[in-house]
Amino acid sequence: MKIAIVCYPTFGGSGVVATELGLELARRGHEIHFITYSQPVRLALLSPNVHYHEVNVPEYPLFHYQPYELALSSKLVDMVKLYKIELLHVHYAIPHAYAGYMAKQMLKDEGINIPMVTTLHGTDITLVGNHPFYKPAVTFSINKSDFVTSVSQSLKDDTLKLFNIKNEIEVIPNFIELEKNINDPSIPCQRSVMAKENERIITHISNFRKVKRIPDVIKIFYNIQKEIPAKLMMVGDGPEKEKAEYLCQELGILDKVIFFGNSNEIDKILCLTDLFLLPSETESFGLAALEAMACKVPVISSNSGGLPEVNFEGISGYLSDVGDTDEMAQNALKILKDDLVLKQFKENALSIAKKFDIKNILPLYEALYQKAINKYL
Ligand code: GMT
Repeated sequence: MKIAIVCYPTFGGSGVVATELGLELARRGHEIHFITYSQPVRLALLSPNVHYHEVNVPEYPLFHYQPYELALSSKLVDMVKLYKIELLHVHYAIPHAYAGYMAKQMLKDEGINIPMVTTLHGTDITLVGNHPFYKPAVTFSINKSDFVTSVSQSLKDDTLKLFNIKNEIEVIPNFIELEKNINDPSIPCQRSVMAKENERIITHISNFRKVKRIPDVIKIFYNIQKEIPAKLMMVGDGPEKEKAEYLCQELGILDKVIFFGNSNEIDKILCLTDLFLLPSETESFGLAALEAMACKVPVISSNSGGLPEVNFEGISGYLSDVGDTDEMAQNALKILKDDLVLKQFKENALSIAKKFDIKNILPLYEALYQKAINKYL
C-alpha cells in the first residue's frame, strides 16, 4: 500500500508511534510518505520505501499566525497526486485530522477518493481538543474521518464522553519494537558511568510539561534517596525543567540528579535503569512506561487514564492516585530494597511489554488500512 503519515515530528509519544509505525510498514514492503514540518526525530531515511515531504509555511507580514493547516492540506493534495498515495493516516487530531479532511475534499473535487484514518493520542482529546476554542472542529474532523483509532480503551471512553462522536472508534494500543530493545548487543550498558555499584538508578523521561507532574517525580525520588543510595536521571526538556532543577537544589539533592535534556539514546539510558517514574496527571497510554518495561524496567506510575492498561499493579510495578507521592515512594522502595524482588519485577515488566510487541499490533493497522482502501473501490 502507498500510505501518507501525518504527525508531529518532535520528541513526544504521538510522533514516535507514527514514525516507528511507518518504518515497520516500510520494512514490510509498503511505500510510506511522512508529511510534516520537519524531519521526525526518530526517522531514518535510508530505505527505498521511506519518503519525507516537508511542509513549508512561508512568513508573510499580514499573518499573525502562519496558516499551517492550509499548507499541510495543499501538500497532501500534491503528494497524493504525484505518488498515487492510497491512504492518509493522520496522528493527533489537531490540526491533522482537520487538514486531512480538507485534502480529502479537494481531491474529491478532482475525482480522487482517498480514505483517511485518524489516530487519537491523548492530549488532542483530554487537554487541548476539549477546549471550547477547538471542540467543534475536533468533533467535526473525527466524525468525518473514514476510520478512527485510539491508543487505549481509556482514551476511547474519554472521547465518547467529551465529544459527540458518531463514528466507531477502534482501540489499537501503542507498541514497542521488542527485538531492538532486548536483543541488541551493540547497546553498551555500563552502569558504572552513571552511578556507584550500591546505588539504584531511577529514571524519568518526558517532555517536562505540567501534565507530567515533574515536582512529584522529584518528591518521590527525595523520599527514596533518604532510605537507600540512589541516583535520578531526568531525560527530556520542556517548560517544567528549570523549576525542577531549582527544586532539587532546594532539597539538597542536585548532586544526585542528572538532567540530560532531550536524548536519542533512550535505550542506552533505560538499560542502566532500575526503576521508572511516571506520576502523570493524565496519560492516555504512557508510551514511555512501555519503553521502560521493554528494557526490563519496572514502573511506578499514577493510576490515571490508560496507565492501568500498560502497567500492571504488583506485577510490572505499582500504581497510585495522582499526587500520592508518599505511597509511590513506599512502593518504589518495596521493589528497590531487595535484589530478588527487583529481579522478579524486571522479568515481569518484560513479559507484559511482550503483549505490545510491534509484531502483534502492526497487523491490526494493516487490516484497518485494507478496509479503508476497500471502502472506495
Ligand atoms: O505526553 C505528551 O504530552 C505527548 C503526547 C504526544 O502526543 O506526543 O503523548 C500522548 O500520546 C502518546 C502516544 O500515543 C501516549 O503514550 C501519551 O500517554 C499521550 N500523553 C498524554 O495523554 C498526556
